[in-house]
Amino acid sequence: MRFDTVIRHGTVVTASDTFVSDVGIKDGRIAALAADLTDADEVIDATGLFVMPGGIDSHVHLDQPSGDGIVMADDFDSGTRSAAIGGNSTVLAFCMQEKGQSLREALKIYHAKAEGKCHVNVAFHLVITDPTPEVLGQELPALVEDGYTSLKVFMTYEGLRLRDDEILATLDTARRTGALVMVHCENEDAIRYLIGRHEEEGKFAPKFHATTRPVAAEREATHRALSLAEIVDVPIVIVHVSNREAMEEIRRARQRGQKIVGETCPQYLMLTADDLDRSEMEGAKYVCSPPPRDKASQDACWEGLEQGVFDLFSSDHCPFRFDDPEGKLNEQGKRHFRWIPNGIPGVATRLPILFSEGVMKGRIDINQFVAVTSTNHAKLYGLYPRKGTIAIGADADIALWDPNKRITLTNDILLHGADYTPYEGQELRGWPVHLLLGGETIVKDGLLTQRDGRGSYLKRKRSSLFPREA
Ligand code: DUC
Ligand code: ZN
Ligand code: ZN
Repeated sequence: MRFDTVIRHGTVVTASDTFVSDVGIKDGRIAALAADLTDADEVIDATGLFVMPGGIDSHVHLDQPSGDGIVMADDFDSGTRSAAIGGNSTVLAFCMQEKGQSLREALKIYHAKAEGKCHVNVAFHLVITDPTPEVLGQELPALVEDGYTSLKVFMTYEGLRLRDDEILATLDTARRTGALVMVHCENEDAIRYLIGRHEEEGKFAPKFHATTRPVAAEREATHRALSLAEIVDVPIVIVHVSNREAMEEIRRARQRGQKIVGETCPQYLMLTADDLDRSEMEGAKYVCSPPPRDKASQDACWEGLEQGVFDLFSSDHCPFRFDDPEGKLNEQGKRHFRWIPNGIPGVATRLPILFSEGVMKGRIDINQFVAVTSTNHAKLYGLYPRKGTIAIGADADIALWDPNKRITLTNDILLHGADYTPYEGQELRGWPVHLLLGGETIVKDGLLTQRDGRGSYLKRKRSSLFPREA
């Protein structure tokens, strides 16, 4: 067979295997894995490089309305550009339902935001903020059939959070239709109580974002979400887990026999609450929810990755500019932590951080790296086996990694819309130097090669956790 492209002499890595092989690509898909493939229009020399499935980041916020006068720093153009530079070929973004809005209306808006702009492939999770009988009874089942097979619900943020009865009803629809529900676990009433106490005590600095959202508020909500899922008898994803106690809740639920997915993020491995106490309002750069905790929590999250408590390592990319009246330092935010928009950029740094700090430092092996950054995302969110692995028939979404490339992270190389990275100055070993999307090179020598977006919208199957479609 004559191939369009052959990747030669690389070390192929999947979630289960590592082997030396050439990769032959034809019509956007992997057509051969063998030695000495030579007959091709284009040959990419991967000597000394790892050949891995492109990263899939299943937790990315782009172009979401974020409150009065606040603007998210990335739209689908800049956010997916940044994703590509960081070795990702697919991102799963959120489509946020406004109260009173139908899910179809919301999707129309988000598809329009993304249309023609995406540098990598994109799919949407539906954020359910208004679970009316129509939404749960009619819209959602039809949308699951149409390929929107995952949802997110919030237990915090007034205006977004659902009450327990609403969560139960949403979980029930998920069980009947085969949708996978992601849950943001923090107890809103406890947080509001603590904010009130902080206000009485005149505590308004960014660092108090962390003390008003303590581990107990996350642990309690995690336990409650798991209990509600047990009652309904449906799998759920506990997203952005920040600490050992929430992790233990996941472990216990699994021991009871529940199917639970755990997710953690780079900020819980690399940052602590002390970062929110940096001088001159710098702490605002690190405000995200749940907040980064302490060193012991970082160690716990590493342990959770090593031991398989976490199936997913996602960025929770939720970018706001720092020095900007529409970002972190808006007029109210300068005076009170509760008006600092929650979220940090990270779609470009997720993979290099885990590669350097996890694989190169021997905390996880390279197959685990592929599992928690790509394969598991594909399986759990209905994209496998076309995405998330290197196999014959899979789409040729492939990242080539140079394990010896040393990089000092600086904001300018990340191509996102934020004016900072929380990881400025971090020294890393290993970088995704080349990225193919459907067989086409979109990153070469670490630089974007295409001006326009080549990504596609991905209609998804049901999660592997719903075996009737597995
Ligand atoms: N939850 C997220 O998942 N992302 C950003 C902010 C938040 O609270
Ligand atoms: Zn969340
Ligand atoms: Zn998020």
